[in-house]
Amino acid sequence: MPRVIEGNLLGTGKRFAIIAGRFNHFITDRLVEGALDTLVRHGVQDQDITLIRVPGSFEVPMAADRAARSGRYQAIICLSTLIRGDTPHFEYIAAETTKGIANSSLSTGVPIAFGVLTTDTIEQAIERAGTKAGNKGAQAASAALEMANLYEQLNQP
Ligand code: DLZ
Repeated sequence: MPRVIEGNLLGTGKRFAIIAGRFNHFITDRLVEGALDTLVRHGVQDQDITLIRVPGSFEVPMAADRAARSGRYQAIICLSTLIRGDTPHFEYIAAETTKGIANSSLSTGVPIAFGVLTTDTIEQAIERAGTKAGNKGAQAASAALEMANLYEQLNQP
């Protein structure tokens, strides 16, 4: 039987930061609610959760990187909503946001969960913000809990 290492979803005693974009806040606020609900139901105390608001998706990785480097959080959850418009703007911001979050997580060694919606329509965003396709914020929080636990185990001798 191989040795299997995997994170559980227990959040007791761990600190988390949520970075949330204000742009399209009608949708992103639902993602924040989903993430908060998941963290609290897995044992994270209110005082161990910090919500950091930024203007939009482009600024999300910048704040996530700062939060990760502060050493205060066992994991970070990035939440924002990008909805495609008529220009290539969407592609540029989506690419930078995605790359920025991944780079920051790899370079800081802090797990950073990706809860950024990238949709063609408002309807698709609503579906992923707590209606028929679930809540991407809750899923990202779950990934953050699991990764925080996994890293804790991987750091043990
Ligand atoms: C400018 C802009 C546009 C057009 N669309 C979105 C979007 O769909 N979702 C989002 O989170 N942010 C958007 N932004 C704002 C940029 O992310 C950024 O905040 C501004 O360009 C200022 O740097």
